Amino acid sequence: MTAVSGRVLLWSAVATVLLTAGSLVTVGLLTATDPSSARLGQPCAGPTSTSGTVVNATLVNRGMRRAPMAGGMGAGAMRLISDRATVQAGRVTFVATNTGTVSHELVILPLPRGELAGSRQIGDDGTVNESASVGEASSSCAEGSGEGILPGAIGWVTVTLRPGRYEIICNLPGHYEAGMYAQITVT
Ligand SMILES: [Cu+2]
Repeated sequence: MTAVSGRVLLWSAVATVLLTAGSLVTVGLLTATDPSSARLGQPCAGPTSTSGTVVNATLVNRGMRRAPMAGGMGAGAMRLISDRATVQAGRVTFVATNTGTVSHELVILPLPRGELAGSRQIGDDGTVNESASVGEASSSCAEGSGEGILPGAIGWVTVTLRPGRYEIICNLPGHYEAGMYAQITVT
């Protein structure tokens, strides 16, 4: 190999590295603006349009190792906090924001007469029977059901509700038992 061809090879190697680095940066920028980037822990927008009443629910958990907050959630506790306790019958959009550190979901279940929210029987797998579900938001940055709403992400669902009592819950194993439920009354 001559000195000249060696230098050409060296420069082409440098150029290849620079081009690769450039395309990696481009991919990174594209990924950051992709709505599905919640996979990377990025926030995402909620629904661009909603119909009927909007119920905003916050899905939250405390880390297992953190000390309990005064008057708040204890270590390992989880909550599903709704901004409304009552809504009018008809179209209702539930927007669930996961501000916790693990995946969550929002499932809408009718509350049987005489039963209180949080009193459902929990199976061996840590979940409750959700066969009566009237809808769920369990997809990151999307509507409807999916693999769970990732930390920092938003999921939503629009349903038509008749008057009655309902319970919105997170039915991932152990989460209902840890406190992820809230009652909604439809009038
Ligand atoms: Cu949960």
